[in-house]
Amino acid sequence: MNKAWWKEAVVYQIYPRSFYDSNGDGIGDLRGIIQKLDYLKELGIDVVWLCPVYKSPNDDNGYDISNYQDIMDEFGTLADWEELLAEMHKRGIKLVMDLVVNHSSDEHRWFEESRKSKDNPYRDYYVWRPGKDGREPNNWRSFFGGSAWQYDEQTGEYYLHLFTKKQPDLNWENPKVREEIYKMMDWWLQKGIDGFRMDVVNMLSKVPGLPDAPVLTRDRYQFGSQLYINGPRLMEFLTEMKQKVLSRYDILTVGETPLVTTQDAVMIANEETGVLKMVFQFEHMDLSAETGAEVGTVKPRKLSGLKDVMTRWQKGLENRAWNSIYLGNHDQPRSVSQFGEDSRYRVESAKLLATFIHMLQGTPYVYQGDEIGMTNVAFESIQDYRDVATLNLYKEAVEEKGVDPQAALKVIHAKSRDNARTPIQWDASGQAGFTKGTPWIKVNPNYKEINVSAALADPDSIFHYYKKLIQLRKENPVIVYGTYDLILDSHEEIYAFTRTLDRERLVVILNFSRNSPMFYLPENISFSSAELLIGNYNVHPSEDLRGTMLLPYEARVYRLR
Ligand code: TEU
Ligand code: CA
Repeated sequence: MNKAWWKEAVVYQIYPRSFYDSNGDGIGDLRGIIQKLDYLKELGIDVVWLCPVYKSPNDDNGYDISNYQDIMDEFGTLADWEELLAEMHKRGIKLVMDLVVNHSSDEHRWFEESRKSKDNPYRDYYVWRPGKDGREPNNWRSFFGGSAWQYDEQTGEYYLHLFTKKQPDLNWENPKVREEIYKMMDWWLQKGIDGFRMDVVNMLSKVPGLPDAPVLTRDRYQFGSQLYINGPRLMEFLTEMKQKVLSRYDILTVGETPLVTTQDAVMIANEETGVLKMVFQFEHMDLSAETGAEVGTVKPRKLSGLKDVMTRWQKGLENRAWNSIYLGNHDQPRSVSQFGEDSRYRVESAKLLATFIHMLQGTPYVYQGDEIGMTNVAFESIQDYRDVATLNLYKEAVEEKGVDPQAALKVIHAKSRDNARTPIQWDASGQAGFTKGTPWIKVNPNYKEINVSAALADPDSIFHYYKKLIQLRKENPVIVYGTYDLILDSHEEIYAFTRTLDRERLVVILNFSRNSPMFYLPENISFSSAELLIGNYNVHPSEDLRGTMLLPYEARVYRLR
């Protein structure tokens, strides 16, 4: 397997709106990030993935871009951004920018032109179609509810928007669109950035003719994912992007690719011929999360299901492509609330999850706030929610489908994207030290207990545990490059695996339960000594790997010799 800096790196994801507000307007900003860089340096991460900071009317918090080559007013100026990049590089931290080019904002100049007339030179920058029998051109459903088509009076046609109606899809069939985007990407790369995270990048190519999606529910609009995910020209577009832009830079590229399979990943992120360095897969998130648009019930999750998915990805990509490893991001509930336990065993389970993502093969992505164990929030009123997806789905459920508001709110508590978007809890002062003003979204009321300042002061904190894991990863190539092998396949409480590189071998033992199961290292794994590299309890009932009782949410990593 080839060595590469982006395989050895740990990435930290910043959602700027909620990171740190430097000027009291209640919105996180670039100068706020600059002020907190020493904190990130202390944590030890290598790369920051910065969610969109471009000019945007913020219908979807920056994922609706009205100018790709300028900074959103609330976040600062291009000069602030230049300073941020310089300050990061000064500290040895790389910067990966978000690239959102499946769609733009309807307030982008291209779209404003495009909607003017059918013969406008920008008309073909977007996907316009006449209606069919007085209705939308097809039955596709938008990810955020309702039809994926919006009627536009000026020219009497509909435009496609897979997300909100303020996010019209760009027409990748048009070579001029592709050229504009490559030029823009090059402009940022020339400024010295270190890579791109590419938003819904497997949705760029739509099936010609845009046929109806198969009807699977009684809803008027249907998910047409097979008609635009991994579309017929996707690899051609990405190969062109690689030839024209990406191949000229030593950068980290990660595709956000909902519904991606290991086969797709082996093609897109292939060691030898791949177009991107890695992709985000969603199978493990879909085990419990409703990542589709439906406000539905919260599905139960079995540990063996998680093992199946992760093991399939670990083995499926082995020596062929590279994994990205994450348990949370700005679109998901908090990882400790979803995969761990955010009440009694919050600290233990957060450390267990940290051990998990750092010990798998692949590049770990830490979502802001996870390093202090931030949790989901349960606002009492829909009025306190800000996420457009949450608000649309609530409206659809309650107003159109007659779902009981309290029931809808319960699902939102478990699944809303706003769970991950409450402000970072910096200290125990008012508004969690995030802002001197009124935050754009309420802080989680648990900030007095859970905050950065408390975490830094406590040597046993989740923060210091992350720091140690990141350090271990730098010191032990086996953690980065070692082969993954699952042990105890069907155990429903313990997730255990080995990592092997030449003569080095680690065994990772994770008790994903509040019980105290016995762990028995299988006899076929021989060793003469076992050294504990890291663990989330200070004392262990016994360290005899041939029979040791694990404590609730206990995590241990041993080096076997
Ligand atoms: O998310 C893409 C995506 O597929 C989401 O619909 C995801 O399934 C959902 O948020 C899970 O709840 C990306 C961005 O990460 C997201 O923030 C944007 O809203 C979306 O694209 C549109 O740009
Ligand atoms: Ca601000």
